[in-house]
Amino acid sequence: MSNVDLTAKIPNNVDLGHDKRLLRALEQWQPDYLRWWREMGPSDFLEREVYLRTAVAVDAAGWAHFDYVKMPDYRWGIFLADPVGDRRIGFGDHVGEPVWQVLPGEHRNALRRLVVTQGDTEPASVEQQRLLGHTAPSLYDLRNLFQVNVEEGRHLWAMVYLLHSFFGRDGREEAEALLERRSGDKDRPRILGAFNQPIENWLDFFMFTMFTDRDGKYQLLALAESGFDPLSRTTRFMLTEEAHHMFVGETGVERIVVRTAELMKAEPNEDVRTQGGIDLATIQRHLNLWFALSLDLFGGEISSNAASFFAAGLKGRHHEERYDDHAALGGHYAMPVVADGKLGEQQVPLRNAMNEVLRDAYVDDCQRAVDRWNRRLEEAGVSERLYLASKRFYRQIGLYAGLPFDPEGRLQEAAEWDRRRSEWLPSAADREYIQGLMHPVYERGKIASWIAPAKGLKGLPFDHEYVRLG
Ligand code: BYC
Repeated sequence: MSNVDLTAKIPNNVDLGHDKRLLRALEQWQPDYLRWWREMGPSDFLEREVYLRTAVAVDAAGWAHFDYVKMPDYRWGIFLADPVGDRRIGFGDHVGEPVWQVLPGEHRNALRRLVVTQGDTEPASVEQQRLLGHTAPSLYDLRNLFQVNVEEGRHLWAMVYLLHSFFGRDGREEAEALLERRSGDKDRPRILGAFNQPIENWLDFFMFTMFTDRDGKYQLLALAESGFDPLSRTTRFMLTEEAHHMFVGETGVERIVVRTAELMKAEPNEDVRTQGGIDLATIQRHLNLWFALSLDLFGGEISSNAASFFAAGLKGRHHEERYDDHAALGGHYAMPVVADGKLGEQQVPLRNAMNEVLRDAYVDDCQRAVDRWNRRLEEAGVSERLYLASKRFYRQIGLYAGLPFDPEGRLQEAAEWDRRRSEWLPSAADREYIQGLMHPVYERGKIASWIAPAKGLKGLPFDHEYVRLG
């Protein structure tokens, strides 16, 4: 097992102490990171003590330590999963060859692009969420927000470690640029679409952690298969932390749904808004928005980039070991495509459809969560159900980008689509209504009107003082 050094200025299990050049580079980046955190991280609360989890090891049992920490004092460290002995490339043209411990020169640009794209999402999400601390529905939720934020910060460290270790001067420049782009900024935006979208309220936040963080899970699973072993080990450990973020999203939406059902039953007209709740139609519209934005993060349906990443052994499928054929040279994917204004089908060589293969696995996982929310509705005696829209609805990237598909995946006239837009996506009026519900509830054990309480955390009750505000 790797040695963990927790006393170093940058906690790590990569023996930083013995690589003076790398240590110097990272120690130079550290103050820039902290400056960015103070400027773009959670607004206020920097002096507050938050009950946070910090990664301190990489073994499954006891990898994290829980305690009260002020966020700027969080110990952002560099942790890689332990190496797997005699690990071999599991897919593509190099199946069975030993994995690379150093950067293969011919794949330098592709790997840099993957690492930078992944890295860029981490600070972006912190920027998107920076104002939410002012309106959390409970102390428990406030703490979860900050937990997610500090760990996205750590994931940025993870990618910056790879950039500094393996990409020389280019890598150092990219690491600086990761702190310079800004979510939603017209002149220097973040790289991927969803990471420039505002997260204005807590319904957005829970949808984001449910759907967008879950894209992160599948991208990380695909990178964990990489033949570039340091990338594989880095992303494998990131997945350990990521699970909690998706838990926050999935259970956050579930708690809203539970509360909504309760309010529907409490009033003869089932009017939820008059009671300070969020009606199912509004929940569905937010679900539609964040699901579509997150589907875009898988890239185009037909992608030669994805084919070359796969061929080269850089980015695999999730759990590649579950597939029989690791070359993926023979198969095809039956892809719905639009030709002459009609939906048809095209047989796409499997390697060019790798983004779609990953997207399908993601959709199944999302469906599992939606089924769970629907069970809560059923238990409450509510007959309406939530659903996932078609993969073609409201897409900005790929084959269906900009085409007027409705949530059922049927092509509409553009004018009809525009007319019905506010049935399917959050309207200005929805946003205004939700904004009106966003008030901080920071008394221990109290909760906002639009969401049900949670169980608590680490065996602690819901009314625990998760953030010390006094
Ligand atoms: N927005 O060949 P294509 C996470 C560009 S989330 C804007 O189809 P490819 C997290 C693309 O760059 C996970 N542009 O795409 C979650 C290309 O541009 P060029 C993040 C986009 O390369 C919550 C062109 O369109 N991880 O961790 O196969 C909180 C054609 O692209 C988008 C990764 O991203 C878009 N959505 O796939 C915190 C993993 N999509 O070259 C964290 C690393 C595509 O023509 N990245 N484009 O100028 C990748 O694997 C791939 O870059 C992508 C794109 C899957 C993102």
